[in-house]
Amino acid sequence: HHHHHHCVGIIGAPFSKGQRRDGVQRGPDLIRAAGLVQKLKGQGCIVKDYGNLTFEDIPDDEPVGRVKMPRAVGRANELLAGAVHKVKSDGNTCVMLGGDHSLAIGSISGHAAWRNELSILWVDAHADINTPLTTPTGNIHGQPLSYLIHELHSKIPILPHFSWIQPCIAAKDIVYIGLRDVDPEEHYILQYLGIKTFSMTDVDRLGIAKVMEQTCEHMFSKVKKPIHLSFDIDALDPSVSPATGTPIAGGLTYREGIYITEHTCQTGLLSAVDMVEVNPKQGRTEDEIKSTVTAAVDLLLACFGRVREGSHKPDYKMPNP
Ligand code: 5AB
Ligand code: MN
Ligand code: MN
Ligand code: MN
Repeated sequence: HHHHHHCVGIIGAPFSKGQRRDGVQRGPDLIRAAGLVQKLKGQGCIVKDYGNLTFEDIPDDEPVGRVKMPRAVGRANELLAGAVHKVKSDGNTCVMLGGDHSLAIGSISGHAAWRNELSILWVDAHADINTPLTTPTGNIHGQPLSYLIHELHSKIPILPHFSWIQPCIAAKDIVYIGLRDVDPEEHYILQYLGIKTFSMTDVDRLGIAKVMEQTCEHMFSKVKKPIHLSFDIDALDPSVSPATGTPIAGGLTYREGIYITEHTCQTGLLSAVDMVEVNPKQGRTEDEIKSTVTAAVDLLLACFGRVREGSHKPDYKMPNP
């Protein structure tokens, strides 16, 4: 059965407590204001906007060990997981607009509750796989994968409001693209679990086309699982997307980012997308904010069928004079 249109369900998650910089909670509204819904409809998608989640305020959210604001992050992600599960049950590809990357905990959990075998494509400058005990900063946006990977379960201490989380992904089902700022402890974990990574060095050596070819080879080596694309806007070079909390030089070009999302779309297996870490308060000028938001929108359009060679409706008729 071939689908000629994409059904897209959008959830806004205006949440910032997985890190310490204010502003990232404005991501969902900025991405919508740049015309995401209209543009998706214009390219033939059927779009339902589920609106923004409302997160409860949790007072006295004291650190537990190194981990900052665990209660707020745990609760927000529990709510998000339910929302993602609903969007999937309604038959949509889920788009989660962040917010910071701690939201991947809820987004992937909700997705995995719908189908328990997923491939995770993590596009990021960072590996986001610190455990609560290895984290150098305590910020949960640098830890989401550690809570979700079966193989790390025994390394995760008990945290308040985290007890609902079930490890739901296998290390072999993760592929990273764009890495260039990996903590030593994270580097150990990646190697110890044998996770497939394409650092910026690999992108330089192979070119993005081969990277995507090998990414798909790895993801489809056994069964074809639904793909969860978790796209941190800081994967792109700061010259393209400067308005983000942890910009790192030497990132993916706009074209490489678009190639990744076009190619992921063409697999026909894209099932959920996170677009996270857009933070307007980190932009120094209106242009920096605009460039970052535009990149996020364009990446999402490429996830849902936009191709650079152009396209036309199958029933198009040329006008006759
Ligand atoms: B992002 C760092 N590894 O754990 C940590 O932006 C940075 O979601 C994490 O990728 C960056 O705090 C988190 C130093
Ligand atoms: Mn169809
Ligand atoms: Mn990052
Ligand atoms: Mn990230």
